[in-house]
Amino acid sequence: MAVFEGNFTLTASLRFAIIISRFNDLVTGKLLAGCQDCLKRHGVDPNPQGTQVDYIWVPGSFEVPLMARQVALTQRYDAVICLGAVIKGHTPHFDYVAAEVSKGVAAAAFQTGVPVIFGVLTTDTMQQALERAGIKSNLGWSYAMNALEMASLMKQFKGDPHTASYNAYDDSTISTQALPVDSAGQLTSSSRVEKKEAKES
Ligand code: INI
Repeated sequence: MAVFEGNFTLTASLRFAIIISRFNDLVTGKLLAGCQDCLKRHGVDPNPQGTQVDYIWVPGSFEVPLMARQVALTQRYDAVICLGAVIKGHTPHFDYVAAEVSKGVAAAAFQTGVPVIFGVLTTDTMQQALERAGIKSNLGWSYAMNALEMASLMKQFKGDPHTASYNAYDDSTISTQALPVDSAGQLTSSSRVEKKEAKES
């Protein structure tokens, strides 16, 4: 058997779409900034004029899943990141929007086979949302990490599903075989070195 895991370093050829809700843009704008900072620090060019990240703004979180599905269906992206902020008010609107967006984002991923990251905050107050969008920590950063990890992981399962050697990376330094693991299923400490050396010899 084998252990597969994503990485955060082979990012040069990855492409992302980021869908951002305008509703509560005080929060979503900060999530986006965190997301872009993370992508940039991991070698992804976040420039909208570049080739790696496209940005799609939608009116509210309710509209996010439809757009996520449509964008993922193009198969142009290695992952789609959905950013929104659903903040509880004094009406049941919050519950409807929160329920639909979470179900819808999951469905978009299942229906298209593209990782769709659920970066929609659901909080009781604006204060809580802002705390998660930069005042204390910025979950936008974590959502970008999730996207990097899933994008690189999913690439390993594209191609012939009947072999263990279906890592789709073009990068020739990447292993195309399952990594050696110990009896507990953990990567052996020398796994990566062994694979790299085997590839180079
Ligand atoms: N949209 C949000 O993104 N967050 C919210 O907190 C919110 N609330 O509470 O109303 C919200 N509503 C708008 C909704 O997403 C749709 O844009 C709107 O209903 C039109 O379909």
